[in-house]
Parts: sequence; structure tokens; C-alpha cells
Amino acid sequence: MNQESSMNRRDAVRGLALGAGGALESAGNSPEYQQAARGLPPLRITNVKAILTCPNNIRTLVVVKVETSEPGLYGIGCSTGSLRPYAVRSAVEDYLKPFAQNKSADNIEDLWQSAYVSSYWRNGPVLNSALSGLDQALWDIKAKRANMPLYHLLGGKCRFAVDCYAHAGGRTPEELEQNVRRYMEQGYRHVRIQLGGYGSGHLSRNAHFREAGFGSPEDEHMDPGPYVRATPKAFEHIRAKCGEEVELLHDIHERIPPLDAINLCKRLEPYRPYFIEDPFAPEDIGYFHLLRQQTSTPVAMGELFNNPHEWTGLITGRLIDFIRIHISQIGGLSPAMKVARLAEWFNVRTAWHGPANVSPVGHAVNAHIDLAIRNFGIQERVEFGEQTREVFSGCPAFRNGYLFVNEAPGHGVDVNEKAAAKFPVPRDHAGWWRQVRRADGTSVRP
Ligand code: GCO
Ligand code: MG
Repeated sequence: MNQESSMNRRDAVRGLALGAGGALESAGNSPEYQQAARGLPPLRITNVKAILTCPNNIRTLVVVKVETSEPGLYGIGCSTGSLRPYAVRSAVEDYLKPFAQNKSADNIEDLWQSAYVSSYWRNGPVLNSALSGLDQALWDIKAKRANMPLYHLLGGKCRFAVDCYAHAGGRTPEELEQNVRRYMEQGYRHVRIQLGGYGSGHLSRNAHFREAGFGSPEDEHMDPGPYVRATPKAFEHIRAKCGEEVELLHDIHERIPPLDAINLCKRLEPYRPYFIEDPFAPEDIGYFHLLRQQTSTPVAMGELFNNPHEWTGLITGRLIDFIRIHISQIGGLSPAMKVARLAEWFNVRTAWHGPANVSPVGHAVNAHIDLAIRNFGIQERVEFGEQTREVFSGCPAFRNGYLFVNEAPGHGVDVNEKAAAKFPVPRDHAGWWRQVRRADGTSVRP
């Protein structure tokens, strides 16, 4: 805390007390007085803006900067995830900004609750992402004011660092093995294994829809049979070659019919996966109780969830083992902490979604929560490319398979707006998510 701001605080207390004509009791009723008396002058939100950037040509990252009435005091929040960056920008600048401007930056929960219902219709990916930017920025500001790293405000550390899993891929079991070994040599104890891309589309033959001119030429092809036959063989190979110690994870990515997913989870049980992710589409969560009756393979779910109705039943019914929520998709840190606390009572662990379409700000927030909650499970991680680190300073660092947060006050990550502008959103950004089809052209989720 610098001298100037502590003087501001003293002046604020004095000014408020004097302004009330010395009648401290009546001044003491006002929230401004109560804050000033604690040593914190009232803080107002003065500006809310969305920053879009695409470093390393990965996914468009959207972060929100919230400026305050204290000169130089601002916070940054992550609004990345939705593949609709311009819609998120509009939600931030056309709706959240006028809503939040001039309101108190102090009462995060109250602001979250009122912003959440300010659109009446709620819980969609675009509005939730925008809200997350505001929410995380306000937590950043609060931790900066407290002069503490964010995890301290969440209760302090439950562990010294955050254990992570890396993504290994390979078109053949042998290629996959090489990549698993590479991560094991770097110290990773948890590795996700995928034979090729999600659903191993390279194993599917005869994309008849293409010959028939059905769909778009860039559509991908994937049939369940080759994938569900090859995946247990890949697990068998990796277990045989890489040993029993490494924990193996896998993402079905909702690409196969529910009963195929249940059978696959049963067939993978002998290889002791750490978790199998997204066996079903969010639309099919009713299948989880059937899966539970069939196999003890641990399951992870939730990266697409937006609405509390999607996760409360799965957690309280003990139908999943890891909750994979993409934190900006549910509206930020405030709701994520509630999910984590609910899950703790049911012994469901967290595995927050952490792919390339989470900004470094979002990765830092994930990690601060991971440090502070007892029921943390594992964290998905990505490399931050050189351009990403040019735009975002203070990115979390990886060592020996662990992630370490920056210990600066707040979540520790800042954005350089000039550098962000150097990497504009490419024109073909909408085409990043390709449609997958079965041989006959039927569309596959997602
Ligand atoms: C994961 C995810 C991602 C998503 C991506 C969609 O578990 O990491 O499934 O890879 O596919 O975030 O844009
Ligand atoms: Mg996934």
C-alpha cells in the first residue's frame, strides 16, 4: 500500500466524519463511512472493456479490464471460451459496462447476482462469459487491495502447487507411446492419451457423404466402431510399455452413442484410467446413473455446462468423480467456488477445463482455486506460446508437472493492450470448430 493511498483513506474517514457535521453516529450508518472507517475508501467501477486477441493463432482470447476510481487500480477477468468472441464483446461493452459503471467495486457477490438477472434470461455461454470477466476482475481488484495473492482470499493454500495433466496424442499406439514418454520425462505423473484427434477420425474409412457431395467439404468424418475398437488397444499398449505408475486420462468428447460409451468405459476399466471424460453429450446426462451401475471407471464431465441444473444433480447423486466446468462458462470465480464447495461434500473433485481456449488469466484463476480447495483433483494445462506471453505477463509457470501461480497481489496476470492489438482476431475465426459427420453424413456432437 503506498503512502498516497493510505492518506486517501485517512482523508476519506475524516472527510466523511466531518461532512456529517461531526455526527459520527449518523455518518456511521452509511456504507461509505463503514468502509472508510476500516481503512478502505469507497471504490467505484469507472470503466469495463473487452480486449480480444489471438496470439499464436490459437483461439481468440477475450479478457475484461475493469477500471476503478482509484487511479491505477484495475482488475482483469477471463471471458474466453465461447467461440463467439464478438458476441461476448458486445455483452461486455453494450450491456455489462453501462450496468456496472459507477457501481461499487467492493460487493462482488451482490453485483454478480444483480448482473446475472439483469438480462432476465440467463445462463447462456455468451452472457456467462461476459459476467465471468467482470467477476474475476473484481476478485483481482479485491486481492490487489488486500495486497495478497488471490488464493489467500479463498482461504490460503491446501497444497504447495497444482498437479497437472498434459495432452499426448499419436496416430498409432507407438507414436502415442513416444509422446507419453516425453511428458513422463518432463516430470508429468498424469497424461491424457488420444489416438489421433477426438474420436480418432483418421481410423474411419469411406466418408460416403463426401462422395455424395453432402455437407461442406471441410467437414470431418468419424464412425464409432473403429474408435471404440482401437482405444482399449491403445490403453493396453501404453500400460504395457509405460508402466503402471503413470495416470492415464482420456476424452471421449461426446462423439459416440451412449451405450458405446458405457461399453468403452467398461473395457477401459482394467487399465485403471484416472478418468474418462465426457462419455455423453450434455443433452444425455440422464445416462450417468446407468454408467455407474456398469463400471467403476472414474468419470469427468462438465466443460460445456452453463446452467446449475446441469451439475447439481450429477454431484449430489455421486454420478461423476470430477467436475470439468469451464469457469468462464458459468460466470466466473464466484459460482465456481460454490460448485467446488458443493462437490466437496460429495467427494467429487475438480478438474477445471484448461485448454487453449482459456486465457492465461483464466488459467491463473483456475490455479488459485486449485490451491485453495481441499477437493482439487487435477488441472488440465497448456503451454503458453511466446506471443501469448508477450500479451500476458505473469502467466502461471510449469515445473516438474506442477503449475505455480505468480505470487503478486491479485491473480498475478496482466494484459498488455498494445501487444494484444498486434494479434487481431483472424477472419476465419468462426470456422475453428468443424462439423463431424458419420459415413452417411449424419452430424455428430460436437
Ligand atoms: C478439453 C476439451 C477441449 C475442447 C475445446 C473446444 O478437454 O480440453 O475437450 O479441447 O475441445 O475447448 O473449443
Ligand atoms: Mg474435453
